[in-house]
Amino acid sequence: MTDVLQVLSEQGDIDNSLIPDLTEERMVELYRQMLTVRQLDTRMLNLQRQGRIGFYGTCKGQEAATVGSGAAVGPDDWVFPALREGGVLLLRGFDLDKYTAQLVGCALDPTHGRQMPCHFSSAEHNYVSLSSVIGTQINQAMGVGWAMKIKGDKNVCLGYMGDGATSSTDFHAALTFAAVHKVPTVFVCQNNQFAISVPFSKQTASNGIAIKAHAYGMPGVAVDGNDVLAVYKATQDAVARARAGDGPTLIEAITYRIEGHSSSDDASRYRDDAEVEMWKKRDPIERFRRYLTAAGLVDDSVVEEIATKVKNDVDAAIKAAEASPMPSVETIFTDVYAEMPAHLREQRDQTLNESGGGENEGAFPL
Ligand SMILES: Cc1ncc(C[n+]2csc(CCOP(=O)(O)OP(=O)(O)O)c2C)c(N)n1
Repeated sequence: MTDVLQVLSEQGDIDNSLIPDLTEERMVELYRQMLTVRQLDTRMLNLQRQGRIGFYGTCKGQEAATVGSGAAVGPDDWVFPALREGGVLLLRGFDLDKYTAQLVGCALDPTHGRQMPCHFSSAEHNYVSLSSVIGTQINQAMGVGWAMKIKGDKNVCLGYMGDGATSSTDFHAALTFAAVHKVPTVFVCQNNQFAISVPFSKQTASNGIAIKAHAYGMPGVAVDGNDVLAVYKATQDAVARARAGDGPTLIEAITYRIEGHSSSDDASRYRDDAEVEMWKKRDPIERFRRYLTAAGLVDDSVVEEIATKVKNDVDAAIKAAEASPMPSVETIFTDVYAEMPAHLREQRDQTLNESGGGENEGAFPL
């Protein structure tokens, strides 16, 4: 394996020669964001077990890889998530109430309950819908990056994938085109060691993912994915290269998926508890907290204040989503055509007549 970039040791000690360009306030903000993702995961998995949402996939253990990379792009750049980057949408200013509403599928949900839970999207935030079809978004991130280059934009694309997605043909096509055409796309692979039940050792015989970049003709950077400052630094450097016209980079954030693949998975059937326990000790949030505390950026009372605020914010967002009515029947017919064709207009009118109008509280039971 190539060298692995680390800025914070597992104990939270910093390598000052590698410290990224981040203000102290922004560092504390990143900590709050990581904690928000963790709190959402905890609450939402419980809600799924209680039958209050249908499905959920956590990011637990991967908060540094997600938040650290997502924080390194600007509001005009575009993000193509894989499966676990909902936190990046929050970083981009997406409302927490809308986030929980998407999971509940109520009227507050901008996608009107028409998408599977966790499949967030927001054109307003340059954040393309999560694609459950593994690998598709790698090509989309390359293609949009290529379009930006042709148009002469100074924006970049951030394209995420899991380790499993690197075995898809899309990975090969996207990296080939991106390097040949010097496309301003930064590819971030969250290597969480599993593609559902397939361990990384069965995914590839390669010595890591980052090394594959060299064959395509772009830099490959392996980074400690549980070190938010290292992930931020690697992404910031790659974004600067892309913006300067120097082409794509492949970043491999080495991390671990602490929970099952999704709420439908029982990971104890294919991996050892001891391995999970070992990775829990490398918790990215705790590591960053140790650093922030040692650097004097927070103390115990500030840490507690942040945790309480995050908990209250998530509680309030869940309450708001659960208090919202279900989407109106009419939304079944909207957002597909700029001008609704006659046959759909007819079906809509018939449906609205039968349902007694657009307001639909209770028509779809919670
Ligand atoms: C094209 C395609 N093949 C197979 C699947 C089934 N599938 C869903 S998730 C998944 C594993 C994804 O693993 P990885 O890319 O490592 O992401 P992670 O879940 O670990 O974040 C697979 C194979 C799919 N959704 N799409």
